[in-house]
Amino acid sequence: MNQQMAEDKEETTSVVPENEDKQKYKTSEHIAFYRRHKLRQAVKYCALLDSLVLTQKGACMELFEPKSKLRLLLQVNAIKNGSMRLMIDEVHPIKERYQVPDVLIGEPVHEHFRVAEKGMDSVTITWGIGLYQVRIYECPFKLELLCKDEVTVTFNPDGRLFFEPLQEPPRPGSALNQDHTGLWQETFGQFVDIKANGPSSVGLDIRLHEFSNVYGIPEHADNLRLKDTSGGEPYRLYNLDVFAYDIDSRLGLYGSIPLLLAHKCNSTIGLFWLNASETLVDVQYTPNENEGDEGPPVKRSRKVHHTDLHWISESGMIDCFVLLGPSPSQTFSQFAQLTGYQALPPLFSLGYHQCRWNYEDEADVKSVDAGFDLHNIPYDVIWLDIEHTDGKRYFTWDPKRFPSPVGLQKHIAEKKRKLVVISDPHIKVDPSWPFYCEAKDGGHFVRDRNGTVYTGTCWPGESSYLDFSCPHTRSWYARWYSFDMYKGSTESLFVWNDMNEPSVFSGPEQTIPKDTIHHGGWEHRELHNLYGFYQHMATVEGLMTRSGGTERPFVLSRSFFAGSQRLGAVWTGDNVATLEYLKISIPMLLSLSVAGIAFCGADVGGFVKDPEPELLVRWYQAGAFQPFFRGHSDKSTKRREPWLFGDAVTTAIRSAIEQRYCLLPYWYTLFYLAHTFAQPPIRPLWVEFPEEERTFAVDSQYMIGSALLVCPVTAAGIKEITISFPGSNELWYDVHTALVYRGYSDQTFPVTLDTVPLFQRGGTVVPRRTGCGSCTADLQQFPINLTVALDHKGCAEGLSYQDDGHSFDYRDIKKFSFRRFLMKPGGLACRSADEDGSFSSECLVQFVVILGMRKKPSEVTVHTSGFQIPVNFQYEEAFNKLTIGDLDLSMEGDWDIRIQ
Ligand code: NBV
Repeated sequence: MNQQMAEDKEETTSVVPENEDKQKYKTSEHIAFYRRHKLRQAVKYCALLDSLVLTQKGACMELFEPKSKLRLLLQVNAIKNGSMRLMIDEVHPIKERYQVPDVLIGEPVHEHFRVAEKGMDSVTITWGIGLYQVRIYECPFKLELLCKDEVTVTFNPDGRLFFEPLQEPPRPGSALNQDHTGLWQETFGQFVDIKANGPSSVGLDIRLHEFSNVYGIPEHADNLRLKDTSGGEPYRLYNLDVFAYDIDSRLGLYGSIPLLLAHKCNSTIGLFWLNASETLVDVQYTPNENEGDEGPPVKRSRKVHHTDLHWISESGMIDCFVLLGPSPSQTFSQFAQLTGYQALPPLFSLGYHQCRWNYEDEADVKSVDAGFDLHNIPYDVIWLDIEHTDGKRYFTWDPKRFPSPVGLQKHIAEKKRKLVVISDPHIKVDPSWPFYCEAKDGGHFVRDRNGTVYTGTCWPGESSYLDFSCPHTRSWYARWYSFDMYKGSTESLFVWNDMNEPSVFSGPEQTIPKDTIHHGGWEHRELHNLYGFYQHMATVEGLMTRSGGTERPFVLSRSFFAGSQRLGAVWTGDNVATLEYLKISIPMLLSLSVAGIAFCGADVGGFVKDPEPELLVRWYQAGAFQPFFRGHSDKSTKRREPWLFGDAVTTAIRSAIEQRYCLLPYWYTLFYLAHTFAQPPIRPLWVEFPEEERTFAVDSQYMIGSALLVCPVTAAGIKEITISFPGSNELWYDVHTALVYRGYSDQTFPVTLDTVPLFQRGGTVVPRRTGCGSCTADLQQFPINLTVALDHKGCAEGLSYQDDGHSFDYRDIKKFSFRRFLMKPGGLACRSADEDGSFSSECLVQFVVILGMRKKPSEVTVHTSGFQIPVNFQYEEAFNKLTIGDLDLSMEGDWDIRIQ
């Protein structure tokens, strides 16, 4: 830390702001349906085994609860992609219950079931080669999923299946007044929620046998490995706008993905609870971690481990998928086959984004843009927040601050950069604004329970909320992004959807009341967690239609649901400029990544409050290794463009951003792998080292793809950092020094302001650009270098994907190049990884660095198109490093480098 920074530290030490008003949000004690489930004694359902019917789609059977005489319909099916689905609905509901639409990408293809065994009190069904079985027990009803005859998952082990059937409303004046259990109405502060359908919640307990590590169900500002919730708050999935949210908390944030992953040494499975209403999940590890364990270690280890989950949703039906894995990558792929793959981002969006609430006017934008050039810092996108509009009317421009938006975009586009503007879902009530009038006349707004257009307050004052759940509304909204409708927009403009939980300042928990009404007459409570997903979908449709379906859209959304990965990027909302928030950004992004959302990021620098310069540097260094990389700040903070804190800070930030740009060929390849095979670009260590227990709870260091291990510095003023290298058979090469370390060891490294611990795994090849220029378009001119890190056997392997970076030609006419690098003792080969693709980029491999080369070669030759050419090389014995230079080999052609 230099003198200047130490002084600044004194001045700006910021305190984490308490949430403005904690009372604004519910905890589980305020949630009536959760209380009802928890207080209820176990209910004894019986499975009517004789009612079993096997159909093309699977198995159906009735469940019966003798006390209430309630009959439920159980459906089980096995899906060809390697998952099993369990659905429970009423046999004869008085009206249809909500089944989540638009999230699954197609009708699943089912396996054929057959009865494997009929016992006295159970029936066992199976499919395919009989690896998996489903055993349904009669009384009390429970359902086991077995793999190779071992029970893996049990549904309803403790009889917590609880299903509130829809019923006719009580006669006026009767039960309503004594409704203390929140059946027909519920009060929170000044807000009264009138439940048109009465109680309609569903819940189920699920036991995961021999699993003691579970992950996922974002979004929470908490550890990667989920905590035991006994005696504390459950994980809440209810999309809310929480400014400066608390960390180490299980309260709901902006988005929800009801996918939980469970992992043990030889198996990973997923549980996908497809329900869009408010959902709470309790997790209990056995042996119980909260109670401590008094037994001696030997006794303890003999105990059977399992994890009990209790899922409770306010409405809808039980629709639960078990992704059978058994590897982490198979589990990711099973989820993507159900809900979709990550959209392939346009290349520019993987560069650095500069945002602030707000850049004041056109001159301000131009000067920030020029600042990047002046300080030689690459960047791709500048962002405009809500103040760019005319009175918070989206699709308009403030006439004083932004009088020539087209000119501004041209100015930016000339440098091959882009503009992103914000577009929120709240619409100013303004009968003189054509957009508002069209929305109102077209019936595009959410209504209140009496059928009138709902109004609440948000940035523009009194506002109404578009009903994005309606396909017509989505298409209508999408058309507003066409160039003729959205005046002042050009093809270099992209979009940011904020406040789409949706945020309503005057609403309960700062969101829209649950009793408002959507398309199809559905209450908001049924689909609350889908609202942001639907706005994201409509905006993406807008950008797609605008380009006639030829250009990849880029849309960032704050709110999300399962499936949002098909649409674009998300970020973690209003974090705070403290080290704790920097630190928690890593598990938050890893949780999103394992739940399918590969393109995610956190506001670099922290949105709220002023970061100390050291923190700002650390945040850039961390952000450069996270999928979505954007600096952003609240309007009440001091300006913090990278060059405002003195040379040392500017240099450190420049270096972090430059490293990001040089590594983009690798990131882009990883995004292609996410897009095609559902493998997340950033991965918890356990994903790459599934058998190594000591990695299971690590969330301070992680993998980028399968080749790089990063451990961002998230502490202030530290002089050293300890890295835990996974993999007993691995070698890890320090990217900065080329020194090598053995796996399954801990090593301590010195830390300076410039330190970003980054290691390449032996056995991998990483492509980088040799320089970065001013933005991603510029970057393309620089040749590639390959870093080959050898494993114990002197081998390595890697991939590189390239296309035009912006269109769908890679998909439509196979204009892409996907190359594989294969290193064996004796040489490196470059071959096609997908013969279907062809793309000529004129991109050259200029040099190759081989790490872990034990002996100086006598000769290095290149073999390409029948030619054999000797090439220059340099060997550094102290580092076992071989550099082969001046190659200029085409990335698209086959070639070999022979090393003798
Ligand atoms: O539009 C203003 C901000 C935005 O900058 C931020 O990124 C969002 O998360 N927005 C929230 C609304 C106001 C937050 C106090």
